[in-house]
Amino acid sequence: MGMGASASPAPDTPRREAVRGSEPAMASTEERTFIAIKPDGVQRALVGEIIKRFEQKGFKLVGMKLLHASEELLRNHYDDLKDRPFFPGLVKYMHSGPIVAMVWEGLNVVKTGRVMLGETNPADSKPGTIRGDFCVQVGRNIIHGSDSVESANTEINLWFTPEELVSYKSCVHGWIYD
Ligand code: IDP
Ligand code: MG
Repeated sequence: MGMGASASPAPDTPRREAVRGSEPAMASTEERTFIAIKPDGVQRALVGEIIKRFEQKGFKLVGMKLLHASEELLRNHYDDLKDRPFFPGLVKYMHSGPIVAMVWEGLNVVKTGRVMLGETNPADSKPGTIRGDFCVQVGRNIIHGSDSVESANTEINLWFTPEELVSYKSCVHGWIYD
């Protein structure tokens, strides 16, 4: 649909959005994902660039903090990988410096976020993706993104308290969603 002068809705037209939890099968503009800029991404001063990509895409930032994550938190976060040979090195890497932990919200943000990240191995990641543009090796792949809505919810609860997440109305909502 074009944005004709008379046909276009006011950008702040109120919309009925799905109540979280009540309509799990319906695509919601309130889907959330957990994104973390890993210690190498922070040290390499890629925080602004990465936030910029999510902002410019049209996703909404609803939680953010800089923290030096404990090994306990990191072991918990990567619990599904605990039997892999690279696990100790992974925890050490993630514990080596501050991380920027974020929650981003939007339609299909989990899936689209993963597309924006690129593949786990930067060598398989296309130019234009974050890993494709800014890193070389799987052990230093600068960013984490939840791989499903279910793991997003688990990770958000692990990294953030409910009070640290902010619900607010975006003034551009009507210019991003029809
Ligand atoms: P993902 O981050 O793309 O979801 P996962 O398979 O969940 O990929 O692995 C989690 C993280 O573990 C990766 O992002 C990467 O930092 C690290 N990792 C995965 N495979 C290897 C490996 O073969 N060697 C070293 N580190 C790895
Ligand atoms: Mg993963």
